[in-house]
Amino acid sequence: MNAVVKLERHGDIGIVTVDSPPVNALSAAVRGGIFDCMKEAIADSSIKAIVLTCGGRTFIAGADITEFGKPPKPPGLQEVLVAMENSPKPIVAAIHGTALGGGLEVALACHYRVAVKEAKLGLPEVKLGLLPGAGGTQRLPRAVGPEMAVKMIVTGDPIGAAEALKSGLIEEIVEGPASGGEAFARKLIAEKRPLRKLRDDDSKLAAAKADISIFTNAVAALTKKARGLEAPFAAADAVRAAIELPFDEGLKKEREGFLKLVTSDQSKAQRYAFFAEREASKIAGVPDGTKPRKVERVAVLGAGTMGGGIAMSFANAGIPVTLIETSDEALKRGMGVMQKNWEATAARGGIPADAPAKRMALIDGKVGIENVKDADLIIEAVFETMAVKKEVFGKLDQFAKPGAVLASNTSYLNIDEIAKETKRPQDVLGMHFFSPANVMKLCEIVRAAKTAPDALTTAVAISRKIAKVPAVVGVCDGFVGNRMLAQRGKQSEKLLFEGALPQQVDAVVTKFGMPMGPFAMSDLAGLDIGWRSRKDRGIKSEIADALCEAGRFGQKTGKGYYKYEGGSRSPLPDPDVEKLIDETLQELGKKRRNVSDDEILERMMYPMINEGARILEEGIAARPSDIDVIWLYGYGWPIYRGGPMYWADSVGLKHIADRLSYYAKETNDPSLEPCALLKKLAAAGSTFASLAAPSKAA
Ligand code: 3H9
Repeated sequence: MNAVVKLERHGDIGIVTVDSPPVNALSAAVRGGIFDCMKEAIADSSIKAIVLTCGGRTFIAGADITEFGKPPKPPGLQEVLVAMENSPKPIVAAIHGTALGGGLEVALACHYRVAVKEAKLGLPEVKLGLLPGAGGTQRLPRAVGPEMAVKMIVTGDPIGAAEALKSGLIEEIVEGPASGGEAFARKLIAEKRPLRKLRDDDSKLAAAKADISIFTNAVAALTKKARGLEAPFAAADAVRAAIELPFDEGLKKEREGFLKLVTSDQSKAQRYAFFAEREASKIAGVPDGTKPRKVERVAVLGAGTMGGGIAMSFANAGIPVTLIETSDEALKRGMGVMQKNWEATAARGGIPADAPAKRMALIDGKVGIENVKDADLIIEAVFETMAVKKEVFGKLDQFAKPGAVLASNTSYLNIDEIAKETKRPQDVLGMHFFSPANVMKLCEIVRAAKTAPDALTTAVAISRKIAKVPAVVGVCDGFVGNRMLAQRGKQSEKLLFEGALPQQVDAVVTKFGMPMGPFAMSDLAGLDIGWRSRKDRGIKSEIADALCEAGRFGQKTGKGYYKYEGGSRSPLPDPDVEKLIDETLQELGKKRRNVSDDEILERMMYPMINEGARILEEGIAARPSDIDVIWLYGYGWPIYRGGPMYWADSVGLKHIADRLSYYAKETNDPSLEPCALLKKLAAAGSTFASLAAPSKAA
């Protein structure tokens, strides 16, 4: 018994309850408490069976991540689990909330498991760059079979109670965890059921033992998308050991893999990202306890690609949406696209077959802006010009109910100016979703000068509710993400004028781990938009202009910086583009030079870091980790590199500042000079991390 774990006696059943908010993580105190309570219950002759359950919102959600990297404190989790598994009395894990990581491993060391129907069970360690390190890779395959186990372990995605029951991971679905666990324990005693130790049960391994290709094929399919990551492969190897080695040797192999990963740079970066994501929900300068406003209905203005994606995100979370267009035709088109998207996901098995109809039923399509009147949150996703936005917000002021939060999905426009069109600037903010909005997780929440604290907390809370990752930013052109991206865009364009080819630049960026290079991305977005805007502003970009003049607008015309054959989306290098670049450079009297991959990487990344530092200097982002979150979830920054500011610290700020100064002179571009903050940190041998509260994952 200690402050976080207690043992109670309900007749001949011992109830061990863990109560360590917020998520009952397996801190040293929790491990010690479970160990002592189990020992006491086992020694107590009046107790015939033991139930392990948790107080608060969840069963144990895993090891305490803040303890990784620090000197281990006894008892180790393995030691606790061995004592439980060897108990002569049956132990039942009674699960509610999320049994994750070490939490599920504790449950797997129990002899039986029951769960409430809302419970989720999983081994998400790979998402932290780890593998399950307390027997999960050995016991889960024995519980559910190696194919399903490796899927759960390599993807890290949890399963629900119904699937857990079907697969044999739990014995029963119960009403309440503690009462259900107790009733189940009584049944065990009455029926004199034997102890079930997963370690001794190889029955579900037989098929894979006979033919390992069952397993290796499953792994090959699962790791296809794990480019650059170490943990999914190491985790699959550990599961393979469950098939090929005796239990204890498998455990040893798992331990070795875990210890290697826990000290790896990748896992450190992924653990940093875990806490950065949670930190980003804490809004600097908002009084503690500021309650979000109630949001029961959302209105989305515009059923185009962005508006449709945003509406889908809300419906996916069960929130009713009024989707508003200016004509029946546009509305019908938008609704049709949503329906098709959901049906395609259902056909792939991504959502249940009846989900498309259920989700469409949550979307109420309407023509006319006056239909915003019932919404608690209104998000406009109309045409991206200031004049149109101003007109829309002027009208919203007339029709929106008092207290409704009025959000613009603009990706760069000034929210303060937009807010002036209303008599309620305190309710106005930006909610910048990323395309495709139903898939991308980031929502940049733009705080304008007069935005009220509770409007901000509303936007943050609702973003989390629809499974987005919110990050609060200030008003500036392009906010955080696109403002930094513009620096990369400038450099990628310049590199073409110096001799690099689109495919060379893109290859460096994708090798680094980004999902796409700048030129493939431009082809996807369409080159004609920038071309038209340059023409309007009287600006030239000779290579991009020449491509557009040749009708190469990107993927939509089958040709851009690359060619796309037979309607494919795969970019293929095109000799015609190289010729066009050569000719353009000749006309400009420029010579191509050999640009190294190292130079490309530095010029792609360092100017973005410099802009990130300027963003911090100006207070547009409150913390370097917020910038990292924006890049991780809005732009596909590789999670194992933590985010641009985290990565910059690992490279060394002095090196980055020196190289920026070098390129500023070499390319005659004073804007590349390191900003004051970067210079200061570099001179002090310091880091961006030093600007923030110390990370929990230190
Ligand atoms: C593992 O188990 C390794 C083992 O195999 C081997 C061991 C030998 N530790 O997310 P929330 C904090 S690896 C410490 O906002 P939600 C979190 O930082 C672990 N702290 O709540 C936050 O703090 P704050 C495998 C943790 O309701 C607060 O709890 N397990 C941990 O949206 C609330 O979190 C995982 O990877 C932790 N394990 O979601 C599960 N978990 O309020 C990780 C949370 O100060 N956790 N905190 O910002 C989750 O996925 C979600 O937190 C969960 C709740 C779904 C549980």
